[in-house]
Amino acid sequence: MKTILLTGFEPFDRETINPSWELVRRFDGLVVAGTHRVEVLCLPCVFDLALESLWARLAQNKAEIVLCLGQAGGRAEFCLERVAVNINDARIADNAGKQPIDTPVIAGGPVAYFSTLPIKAMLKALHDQGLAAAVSQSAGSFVCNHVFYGLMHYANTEPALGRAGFIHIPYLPEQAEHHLGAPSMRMENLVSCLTTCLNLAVLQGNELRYGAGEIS
Ligand code: PCA
Repeated sequence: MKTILLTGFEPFDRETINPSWELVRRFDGLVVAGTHRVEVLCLPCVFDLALESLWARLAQNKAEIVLCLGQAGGRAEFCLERVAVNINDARIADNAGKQPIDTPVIAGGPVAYFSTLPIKAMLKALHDQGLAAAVSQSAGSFVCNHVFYGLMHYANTEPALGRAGFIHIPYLPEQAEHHLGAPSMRMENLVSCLTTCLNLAVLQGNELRYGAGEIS
């Protein structure tokens, strides 16, 4: 059996839960498409430490597909991230009190990496099911982008790693209650979204041509 590694994050910024870990932990041990088994890992919301723990896990146990997930409070959709940028610029301190400003994730690394997940095929499949989903053009510049960039940097040098990328998800309803007017997504829908994406990460051949750009 091949391995899919799914990661979520611990809570941060005064939250008591992180929907990414709440979602991901439900998939532990699941078999996708009869060929891939899911393993899960909870990452600390701490610059450098999060990446070190992801890289250590990948070095210890090779994965063929890696999907990292994080919370994006305020977003309304299941967001398939397109691009990771080589910058740390933290508006708040991380869980260890670190707040890097305008430092590279990897000194000397390329400006950016694209996700290698079939994000357009995933988006279309999610839309076909009536699920709220979007392609996002920025994963921000906090710990999620940091992990996404470090993951893609690793993938670039490790041929055994096939597809890799990042997904940002909205608050759960119980979190949104504490943020006036903030959108949320029910666990049931998050599970449907992730199930669809996992299947396509394994089974989708060529990427689809499906418009999902933004005009700001
Ligand atoms: N979201 C943060 C870091 C951890 C998480 O779940 C982010 O978007 O950077």
